[in-house]
Amino acid sequence: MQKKFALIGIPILLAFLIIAATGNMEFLPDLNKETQTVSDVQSQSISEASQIAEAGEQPVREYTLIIEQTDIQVSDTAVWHAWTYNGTVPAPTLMVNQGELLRVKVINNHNLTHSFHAHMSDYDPKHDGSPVNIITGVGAGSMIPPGGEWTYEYNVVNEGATFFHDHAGSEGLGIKDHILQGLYGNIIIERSSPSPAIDRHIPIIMAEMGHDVEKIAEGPRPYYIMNGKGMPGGEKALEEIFAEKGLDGVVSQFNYTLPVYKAKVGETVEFHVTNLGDQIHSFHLHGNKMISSSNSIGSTITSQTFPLVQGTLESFVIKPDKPAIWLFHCHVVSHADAGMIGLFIVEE
Ligand SMILES: [Cu+2]
Repeated sequence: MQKKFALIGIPILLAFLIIAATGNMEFLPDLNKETQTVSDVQSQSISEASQIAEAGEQPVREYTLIIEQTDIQVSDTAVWHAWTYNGTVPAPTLMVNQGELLRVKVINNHNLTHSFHAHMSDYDPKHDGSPVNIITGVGAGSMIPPGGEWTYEYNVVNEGATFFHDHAGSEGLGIKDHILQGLYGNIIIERSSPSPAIDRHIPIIMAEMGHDVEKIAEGPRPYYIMNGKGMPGGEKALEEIFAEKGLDGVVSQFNYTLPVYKAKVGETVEFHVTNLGDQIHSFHLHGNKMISSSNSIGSTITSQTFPLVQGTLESFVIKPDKPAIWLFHCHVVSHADAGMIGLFIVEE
């Protein structure tokens, strides 16, 4: 019976979702509000989080990030006592233009030493945010003690996307533990004249969930996550929710245990996918032609999947041509089974 359900469950679920998608989309929540695309982040960031100031000839892009513990309910079974930059996992995406000076003031309101280490290529060593700063005494304060702060600066010479993370450890906890607890985020460097023009950025960080998770009810909890979210039990669990509670049950998981992003037919959408976990992940998007825009610019990702070793990123561009609901997931499928799945919704 279970097997039969498994065989017919996914096609029925997807067919139902696609019928709903191509017909009446009103069953969907307003994902513009719930989905953190960079366009959203950018408008928030420029008005609230970041300020642009002129320092001589070079424009300066300023952000402030506060490190603090944030309790996030990650499923009906668990609360993650995460460590965050500005209260979310990942941190808010930092938008910057090529040629600018990126200045990030980081305040540590947590009870352990932390840092901000950006995968950028042009900065003074004092802004490295790693234990080398303590060893050399150059920028020792960039390893920020509890209650302290440090302002990091970078010349933005790269283009495309990159990321940042904590680079501190503490007694009994390694740098891995600090990162997996949630201290990471993306930097998107807007190209001066992208071709084609990008209508929507979707940054996704793949990782494992950190160690400080409190069980609040019986049952599985997410372990493998994308942008802080994971569906315990993966696609099979989603089928079971559908069988039990119908489409409303599935929708209730949107941007709770299931990362959901949307775009419109004809838009040019750029995904930026990073692995900040401690294991190898791979990223598979169903049904859309994927053109690399980072490591092998212009080439088609023919298998619809690419591998990500630890600490790497791949960006790609798609141009969705039909309304649909598509899965994306880690293709280390045991990771998908344990949470690493999401939906990409294309609307008319
Ligand atoms: Cu994986």
